[in-house]
Amino acid sequence: MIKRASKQRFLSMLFVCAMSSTLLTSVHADPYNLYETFEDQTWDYTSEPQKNNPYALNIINNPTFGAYEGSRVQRFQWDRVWYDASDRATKGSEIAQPQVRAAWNQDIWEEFYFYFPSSSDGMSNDSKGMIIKQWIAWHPSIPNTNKSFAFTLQNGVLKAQRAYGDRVNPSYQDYTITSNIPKDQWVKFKLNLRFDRTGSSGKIKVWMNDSLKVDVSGFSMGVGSPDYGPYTKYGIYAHSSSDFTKRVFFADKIKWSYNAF
Ligand SMILES: [Ca+2]
Repeated sequence: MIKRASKQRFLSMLFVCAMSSTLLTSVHADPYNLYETFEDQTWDYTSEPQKNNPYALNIINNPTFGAYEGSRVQRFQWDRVWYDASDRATKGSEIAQPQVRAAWNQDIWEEFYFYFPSSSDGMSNDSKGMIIKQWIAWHPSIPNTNKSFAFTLQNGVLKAQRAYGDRVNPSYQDYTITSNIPKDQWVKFKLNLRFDRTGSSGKIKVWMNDSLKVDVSGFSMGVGSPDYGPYTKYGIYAHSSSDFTKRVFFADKIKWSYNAF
């Protein structure tokens, strides 16, 4: 009887181990809702390449300037030749995570590394504004929903943009992160955000290379439905085209969590 009981215990332990391993492979390791280094050569969520552009989104190996971590990084490319002001799909080359949404009224922590080449076919200063990262609560049931938060870049000036009020035509407020974005080096960004559509507990904290650049709170932030919180996106959204024929930048090691890290 004892032997049989321990055999059953052993089998149930095996079952638990198998279940744990299944969970670990299907869900990002706790406590992260996103943890992507691109080393497995895949983006696990949604890709939104610029329409018609075969070079829009690529995970590349061994860039000449080196990955931030490991050897692989995400490359975003946008080409002016495909731009059509009337077609949203021609304005961006982005990766997104609509499958995992941030809760309203809860602090979130996010970190990512961007590399901006200084060249004219990279991210040389551009008089046309562009978005390079955002949180948006868009959902098929609430089309036309605008972004809730963005990183905007124009003439080398990087700003954190808060959106609030009407989900289709929000109000905006910008906070400067830097007036001269570092080029030709990996730049670390860390964010502590809190989306609050209707109350006043919204928050934006942005660190660049471990230096606190924006620290504001006590407002509403985010537009959309109470049923669908915002999700994160990274990449180029050249809403007003560009001074240049091509725009390229890179990302590595991106993650977000409800837990401070
Ligand atoms: Ca990597």
